[in-house]
Amino acid sequence: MRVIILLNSAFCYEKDYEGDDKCDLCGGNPNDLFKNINCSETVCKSLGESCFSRLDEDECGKCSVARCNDFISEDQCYDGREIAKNACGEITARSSDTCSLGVCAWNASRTDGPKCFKDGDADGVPDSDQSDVWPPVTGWSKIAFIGEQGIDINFTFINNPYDYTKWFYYCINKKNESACCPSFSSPLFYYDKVKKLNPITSPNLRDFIDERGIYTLRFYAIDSHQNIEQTKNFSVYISPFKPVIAIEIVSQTPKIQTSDLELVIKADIDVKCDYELEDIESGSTNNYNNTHIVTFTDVPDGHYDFTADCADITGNRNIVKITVYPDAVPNIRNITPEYG
Ligand SMILES: [Ca+2]
Ligand SMILES: [Ca+2]
Repeated sequence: MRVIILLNSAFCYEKDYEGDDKCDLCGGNPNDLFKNINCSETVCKSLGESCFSRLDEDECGKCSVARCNDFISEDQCYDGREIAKNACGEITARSSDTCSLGVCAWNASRTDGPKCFKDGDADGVPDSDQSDVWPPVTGWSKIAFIGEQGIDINFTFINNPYDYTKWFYYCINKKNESACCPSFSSPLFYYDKVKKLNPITSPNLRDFIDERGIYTLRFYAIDSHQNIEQTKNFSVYISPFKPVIAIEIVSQTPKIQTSDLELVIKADIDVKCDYELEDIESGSTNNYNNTHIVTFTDVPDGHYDFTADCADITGNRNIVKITVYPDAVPNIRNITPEYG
């Protein structure tokens, strides 16, 4: 506990008290503890971190219901840091106002005197709605892999009542490249609860996906009261191509009337495969690899289709077939004298 003494009054309070239920101990109420003194910012902060001086120091207001235009001084309004955005339209700084609203700016050149105002889109112009200081909160479906068919990523929005997400901005870049500017935009209506975005079918994003790898989506939303959300991002592995598969015969070992076969499935990326030697045997590989050795023993003479159906980790599939001719006869021929 700490004690503050102002004039002839003393008040005990918890150090760094953050509630705002004691704010009205200073200013227009019958139980005013600090009658006849100014409810300055220092006095108000003494009553709790969530109190602030308002109405020309006539009373301490509560941050829970504060708006930028309640702030009377530059320090209360932004204390050296206003809300700001970069050339991409992304919020780069939130105001360090006395109530951590984050959306305050100071207009020093008004003819009716300098004023603090809410500027949720950081364009220097007071927003049409001064009371909504909450930007949308965008969520997204957690997707780790995207294949050549693509998949919808569902973006969802949380807004306060009487508000909705009006714009969604987005872009994509490779993970090791510099961050893209979320310059593609989609308008939304008040009844839109989800924005679906498939990076493979979106013309805006597809041009940037030219190889397999990890990509980063960057995005933010703007509500109907001009509040811009700070840019969010998430990374996803994208493979826009089918795996390229080749099958080679490693060895054919003839025995009396059968052969042992060893084949290799090669891919340009790690794949899992189902395979089948026609009418003889089928099976699956256990893990993702770019090389799979498959062996068959005692395959009767004849010719067979060998088929490999392989998929990469994103589900991209390719099916390749070759015909093999295990045959013990050449071996028998070999022991026949060439010139008899
Ligand atoms: Ca504005
Ligand atoms: Ca809002």
